[in-house]
Amino acid sequence: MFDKILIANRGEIALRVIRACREMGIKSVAVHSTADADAMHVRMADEAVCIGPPAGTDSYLRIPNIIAACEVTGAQAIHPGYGFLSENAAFVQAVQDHGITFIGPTAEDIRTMGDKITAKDTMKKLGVPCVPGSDGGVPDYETAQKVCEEIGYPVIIKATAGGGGRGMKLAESAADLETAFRTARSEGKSNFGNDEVYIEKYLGKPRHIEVQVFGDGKGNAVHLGERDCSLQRRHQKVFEEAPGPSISQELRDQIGKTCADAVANINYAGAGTIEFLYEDGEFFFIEMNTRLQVEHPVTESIYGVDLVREQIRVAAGLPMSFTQDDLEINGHSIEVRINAERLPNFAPCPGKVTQFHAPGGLGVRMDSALYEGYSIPPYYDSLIGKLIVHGRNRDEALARLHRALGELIIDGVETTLPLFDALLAEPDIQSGDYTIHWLEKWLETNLQ
Ligand code: MV4
Repeated sequence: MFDKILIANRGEIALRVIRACREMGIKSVAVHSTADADAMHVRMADEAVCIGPPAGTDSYLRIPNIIAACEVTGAQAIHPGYGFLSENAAFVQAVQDHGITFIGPTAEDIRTMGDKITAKDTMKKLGVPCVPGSDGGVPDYETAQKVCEEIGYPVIIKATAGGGGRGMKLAESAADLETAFRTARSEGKSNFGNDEVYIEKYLGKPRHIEVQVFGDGKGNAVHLGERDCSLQRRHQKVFEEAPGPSISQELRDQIGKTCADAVANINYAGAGTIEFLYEDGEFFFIEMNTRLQVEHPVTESIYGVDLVREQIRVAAGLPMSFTQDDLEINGHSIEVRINAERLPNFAPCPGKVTQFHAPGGLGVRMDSALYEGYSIPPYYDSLIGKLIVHGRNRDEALARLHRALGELIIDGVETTLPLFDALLAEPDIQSGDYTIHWLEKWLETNLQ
């Protein structure tokens, strides 16, 4: 096992990894920008190294600085957290070239899944159900017309280098196709330096269901069920839950096995998320994320496992500490993301936190790097905390979320907290009846 791990990240996810390290008897190294000298991850780690000025591009994204921090501290492995360099194949390669272990999948798997056409092609061949659409890339408008005649309208044109909602164009009918196709291509070119696009049948009222998978890198893999992350605003998740309110145990076993078998087949190492659109009882693969996700705690809560611990074990060449048969769902978990943003426009609202009190009690977990007197810097993502609750069933989790929200105090900055009690009062949220469009519609009528 490693004796020292460097965490190439900041905020709550850096704390999350430091905590796992400490429980495993592994020393932790924080890296930080000059703007983060007073950040909680710097205080909580065993050691800290400054890696550059405030901008992410000059610090948390600077590959040579992170590798240098590893070399001066003697850290043997790097945990990337989420965001920043977590899905950067060139980073993984550079880390390995320096004899350091990357805690995550191979550069090759990251590259395969980062290109959405290759990802879809790979998953299709592995037996994962995909959205009907073009067979790979669509080189020109004439081909696009043929594809769309076959699959029928509406269609969505996606940049292969996009993902997470970036670089997509909807065509409701043949009349929209030429503009949508050419715009998707040119946006792909200008935003990602890649004009390759593919086409899918547009699904009108799906849920976003994602399956947590975990592989040991040696051909063994398990699934840890699904999360429903349909409640999003501008492709940012706001409220996530596990298990999905619309998924039966039979369906979970079936899609879960398909996903676990697929990643076992490619000798996938570590945590991964296979994203689906779920409509009328059917799953359609859209993307795979090759990292630990923000919302991983809802899965941890219902399965009682520490996913970061497992990531570290597998990276060190050890087996996972459980098999599929050991994994059983216990109750229900919900996470809400708390951002330093001013409603109704969600404008970032950095500044000094004058009061902070985290909720507690049975079934409550608060992952946050806040402390009283901390100044939230303006340079990074506005996520400042995640409140995760667990109950014996969904109703208990909802009641517990309401109770915990009542205890949580964050003063000095505006946050998205006022959203959540309002959401909890909605019958559709109480019953779990929502699609990917529910939240944006609700915000239109309830906030503006
Ligand atoms: C789609 C879709 C409908 N049909 N693909 C958005 C983010 C990216 N991960 C894929 N996305 C979508 N792909 C087909 N064929 C609708 C979306 C979509 C969406 C997906 C998940 C969660 C929220 C969303 C909000 C708008 C659109």
